[in-house]
Amino acid sequence: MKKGCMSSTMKLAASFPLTKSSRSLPSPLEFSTQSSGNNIESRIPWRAWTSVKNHHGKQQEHMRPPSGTVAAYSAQSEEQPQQQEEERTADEQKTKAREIVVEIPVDYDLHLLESAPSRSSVTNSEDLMSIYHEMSVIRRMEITADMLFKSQQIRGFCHLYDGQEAVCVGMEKALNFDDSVITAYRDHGIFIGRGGTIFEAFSELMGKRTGCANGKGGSMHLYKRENNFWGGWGIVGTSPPLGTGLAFAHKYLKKPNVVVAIYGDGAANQGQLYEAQNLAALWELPIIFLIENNHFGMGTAEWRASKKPAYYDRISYIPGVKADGMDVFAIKEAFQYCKEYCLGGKGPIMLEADTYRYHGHSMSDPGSTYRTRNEIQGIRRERDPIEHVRKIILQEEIATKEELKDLDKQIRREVEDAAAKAREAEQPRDDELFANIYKKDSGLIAYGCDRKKTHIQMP
Ligand SMILES: Cc1ncc(C[n+]2csc(CCOP(=O)(O)OP(=O)(O)O)c2C)c(N)n1
Ligand SMILES: [Mg+2]
Repeated sequence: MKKGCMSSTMKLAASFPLTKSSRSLPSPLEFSTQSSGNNIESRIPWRAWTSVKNHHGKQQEHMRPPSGTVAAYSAQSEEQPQQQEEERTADEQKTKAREIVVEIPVDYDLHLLESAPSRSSVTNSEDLMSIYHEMSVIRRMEITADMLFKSQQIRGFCHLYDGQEAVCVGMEKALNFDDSVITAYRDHGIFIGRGGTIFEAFSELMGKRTGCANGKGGSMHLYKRENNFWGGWGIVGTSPPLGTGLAFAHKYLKKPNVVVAIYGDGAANQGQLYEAQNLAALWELPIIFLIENNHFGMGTAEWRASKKPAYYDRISYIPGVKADGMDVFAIKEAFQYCKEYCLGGKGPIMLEADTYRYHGHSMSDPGSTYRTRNEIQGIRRERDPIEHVRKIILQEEIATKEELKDLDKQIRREVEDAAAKAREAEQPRDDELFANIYKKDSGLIAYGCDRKKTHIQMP
């Protein structure tokens, strides 16, 4: 499922003319003031979502894949007789070969740039199904994590990512694992995109030894060093300075790769960003500052916290792009563009993804006191990132509604099985608790809350 970092779409991107902000996205505020769904319909530009065309019009007769194609995406496909297997492979190859060009309905906003990312994206039927699968896994994971938290099987902090799936999945379509990624605490989707497994994620969330940080980090500190995922960080605004350090290392080591430092609209007002971005620009470091603008920092709407709630054009000397963060193809194209920009030795670039979180800020926030149900439902109905891909799959006749339903059921089982397995996994052993935390042989003694009886000598 992984990815060549540059494709023919780069050429499309380079040839696309400068288009400054021809259309703006409706803000969550607009939804909250709507009284009926019908009104929303007429005001939303995303009706054009389904405007996709096949690259090879004459091959339309191959558009319906024979049954079994969807099963090919199953992580646990059953053994089949040889003849069926051969037919399936032949069918898959036909399907793989079918290229599809997806239009990107919402225009990009640009800052200090003379060209824009492409408004169309080249994909194929296999890629579309894998995108649908990955986004649906993340969505189901978050729904399951919500239930596990409420039944106290996950404790501590837990910030869910549902609604924002197009950002991490689209980003990974343009990166490879030699590129580095660092983010804040809303990291579940980013971890899966970086090749983490559902089992490793749930294990970490439930504090188990089999977790990606051996159960000692929890939800906010998912990590996958071997795929250059430098973590989940709990302190707001830390990922840009740390990412700038990573980008310095990339440049110093002459690596042909970029760093993506992810932060939110709330974090965007932190002072340390300006220090990091100044150095990144001064030293022309290959870093993409990705702002996941979900329009809220905890319970505070961006317009209450930001004098100007636009982030891609905040720095007068760093170019920037704003893309529809609910459209996986817009994000993929924007990332390909930004990666090429950085690797051209021009230094950093900002990328703002206009997205939305469905859950509250964290599990202690019901998420409905500072925004209306109407707003959330409006975004779900009109901009849902998975529904967008689903529509393309149906329109292109890559799978039927029934096949997608079966796939959804299979994803649900996949996620629930991983959660059940993680629930059964063992906790970190006592002698592992302080490993990688304090220096060995420090002689430190840690006391429990009774201050005397319960204590442990640090290793
Ligand atoms: C330095 C610091 N200040 C305050 C907090 C408390 N805090 C946690 S999340 C958050 C809001 C951040 O919002 P945003 O950057 O938009 O990210 P989102 O949660 O929307 O993904 C705040 C203020 C913190 N963790 N660190
Ligand atoms: Mg936010």
